[in-house]
This record gives sequence, C-alpha cells and structure tokens, in this order.
Amino acid sequence: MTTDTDVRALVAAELQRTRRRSAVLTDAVDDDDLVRQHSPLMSPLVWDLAHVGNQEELWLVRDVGGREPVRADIDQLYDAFKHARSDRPQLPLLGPAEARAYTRTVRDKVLDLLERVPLEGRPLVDQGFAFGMIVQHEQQHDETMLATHQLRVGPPVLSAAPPPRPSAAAGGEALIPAGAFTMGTSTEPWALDNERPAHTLDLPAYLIDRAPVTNRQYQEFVDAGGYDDARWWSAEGWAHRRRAGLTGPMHWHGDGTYTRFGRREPLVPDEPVVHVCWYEAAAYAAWAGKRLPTEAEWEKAARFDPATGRSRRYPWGDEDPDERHANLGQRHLSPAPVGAYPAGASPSGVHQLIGDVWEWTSSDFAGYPGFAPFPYREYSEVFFGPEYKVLRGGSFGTDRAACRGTFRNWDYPIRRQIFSGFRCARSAPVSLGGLAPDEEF
Ligand code: AVJ
Ligand code: FE
Repeated sequence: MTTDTDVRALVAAELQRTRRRSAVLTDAVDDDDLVRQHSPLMSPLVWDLAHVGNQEELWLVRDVGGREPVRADIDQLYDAFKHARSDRPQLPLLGPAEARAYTRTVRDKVLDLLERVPLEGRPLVDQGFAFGMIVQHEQQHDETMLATHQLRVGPPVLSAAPPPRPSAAAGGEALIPAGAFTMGTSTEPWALDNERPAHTLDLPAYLIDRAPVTNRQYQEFVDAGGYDDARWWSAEGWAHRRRAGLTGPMHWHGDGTYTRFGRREPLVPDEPVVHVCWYEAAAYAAWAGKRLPTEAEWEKAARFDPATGRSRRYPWGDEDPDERHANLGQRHLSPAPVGAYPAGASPSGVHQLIGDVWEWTSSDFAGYPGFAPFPYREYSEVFFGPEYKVLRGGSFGTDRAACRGTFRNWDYPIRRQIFSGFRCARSAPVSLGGLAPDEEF
C-alpha cells in the first residue's frame, strides 16, 4: 500500500533527480550557448530553464498551494502558446543567472508546500498527480534540451557510458493473434489525460517487427535509391522530400558517418536509425513491403499478455524500468543496438519498445473514447487532429518518469530533430489468422 508519506518522499526524490538532469544540460555549456538559438526549431536553452520554473510556479505554487505569485510579470514570456520557438530569442528573457535563481526560489516554495498540502481530496492532488505532472513536464523539456544539444555546433560537452552490446537475437517479426485487448489506463496515477481512459479494442491479427529498423536496414533503402523513387512516398511525403532536399536521416553525412553531440563517427549498423521524419519512416516501410503500425498495434505488442489476457504497465511486466529493461534517461547518449535488452522484451517477443528511439506510428493524435481534458485543454486536446502523428515508447533521452506503456507523444510528420525512429508492421496473411484483404477495415 502506498501511504501519504511514501508519496511525499517519492515526489521529493523525483523532483530532485529531475532538477539534477536539468542542471547537467544547462551547466555543461557557457552563458553564450545558453542564450543562443541553436536552431529555429528550438528555444534557447535558457528559455526552457525558466519555462520549467514558470510552469512549476503556475501549477504547484499558485494553483495547488494557493500562494502568492513569485514572478507574475514573466508568465507571458514563458507561455509556449504566446510565442513560437523561432521568436523566443528576441524576448526580454531572464538571463542565465536570473533564470537559475528563479527556478531555485520556486523549487524551495514547492518543497515547503509538499510537506503541508493534503495529497488527497481533489483530483489535482490525488496521489501527487500535479507534482507528477510537473516532474514529467521538466523531464520532457530536458529531452527537448538534449535535442537542442544535438543541434548545437562546437566541441562535445556531454558524456556517458556507451550502451550495452547485443545479448540476444531480435530479428524478424512477431505474430500478434486477433483479439481484444485493453488500451490506455484508468489506474496509472501519473498518467496524463490523453492516456485515459482504459478501453477495449479488438484488432485483427498482424505481424510487427521484433526490433526497430536499424541503420544497416535504412542504409539499404538509401542505397536502393529510395529517396529518388516517388513510388514509396505519399504525395505529401514526396513533396516534402523534394522541398526539404532530404537524402537521408538528419545528421548523416552520406559517407557512412554521422554526427552525434558534436562527435563525428561511423554509423553503427545494428543501432536503431534515429532522426527520421514520419514521411521517411512510412516510405521505408512501403519499400520493405510493410507499413507503420497503428498506435493500437504498437500498444498491444507492448502490453498485451496472452497468458493472462491483461495489459501490463510495461512490456516486461508491471515493475518500473531499470537499466536492465530499457535504454532511457540519457544514461547513454545513443540508442542501443538491437538485442541489447532481452530482459525488456514483451510476452510476444518484441524488443526495445521502451527507450532507444521514439517510434512513429501511422495514427493521428486523437482522444480515446471517453477522453476528458485534465487539468487543462492545452496539454493535449488542442493538438488533436490529423496534423500530428503519434510516437510511442520513449527514447534514450526520455526519463522513466515520462515514459509508460501507455505514454503518447506527438509531432508534425516533417519533424526529425527529435529522437525518432520506427519499426514496421503488416496485416497477417489469411494463413496466419489474418483477414482476407477485402475484409480488412
Ligand atoms: C508531449 C513532447 C509533444 O514538448 O511539445 C512540454 C510536451 N507540453 N510542455 C512538447 C510539453 C508542454 C510536449 N510533447
Ligand atoms: Fe512546456
């Protein structure tokens, strides 16, 4: 049983662990690097830093705590809906020292609040939800800041141990038989609104790759002229491919090398490909005679346990991730080669669903049946619609607090500065329990 004291201790530990990561990302570079815009796609790092503090002030200090504002005058500077990322460097932002002092002041008030505020009685505080939301929010911005580091030019400033080597075979496809499963959650205490509620879905049989598509496989597509053949691309995908002049994944140099966090190195053939957009992922899948999985197919492969008929929290079971299960949390600065995490495989034998690379799905971002915006429409509801595609599973840059079997990420189909890769799926042939093509829906 989780007691109130346990929740407080857990929240305090998670807040602290998360702030240490933000410090690693922002202390690694000098002030000039913090205020500079490294790409029009990203905010200056100093914006993310103060934005994290401002959200924490809005939700915890003011809303949960009912306390006086720390800096009501800066709210609109750090409102992501008021200013596009490309415009943020022109704003009168807090400087690096001010931003650090501001986040520290807010955090001190939050730690004080955490000892006093009742943790039940209203939905926002039940089981520490609002605190969990703030931990996840900061971790999401830490991943965004890590993506900014990847776009930064200059000598490397981040370091980490290399990922583990493969210890199992993870090739080929897994067959997921037809049948119903539970998608989403109504019980995970820190799940965000778009992951709720749990609901039953019946899927026809399908095959899904047991591992993400690797650099070696993706290189074959490039070498086969995949970027010059409109057959593999959707009309919008082909138009984008031409307009943007795409010739391979972002950060590839076209000679078998790539640059990651300031280091130019040979591509590792059995690492999952990363920094591809949705159009590239879909084109590769078409070339391979497959397609992207739907979001439901991804989740069933990740969570459904055929032995019990229930959906697990994670592919390996209900325990929180640790370093044996998945490559998460910036523990390594790259995806791990396929087969490196056999202990994290699902009951159907599908590997590396959690961690390594975010996986594009074919699905548009939409609310589940019974969706209710909570605590505010701006977290996810305003993004519902066909212009955003869903990504699943988290990357090497995603913290475990911001990654669950039910967690949903979304982005525009042209985006690839994020740590995005994919795996392929296909509907099962009739011989394997699939539907005949004219019966498919
Ligand atoms: C869920 C990653 C799409 O970064 O835009 C951060 C998370 N929301 N601040 C984003 C988020 C508000 C969001 N993603
Ligand atoms: Fe944010």
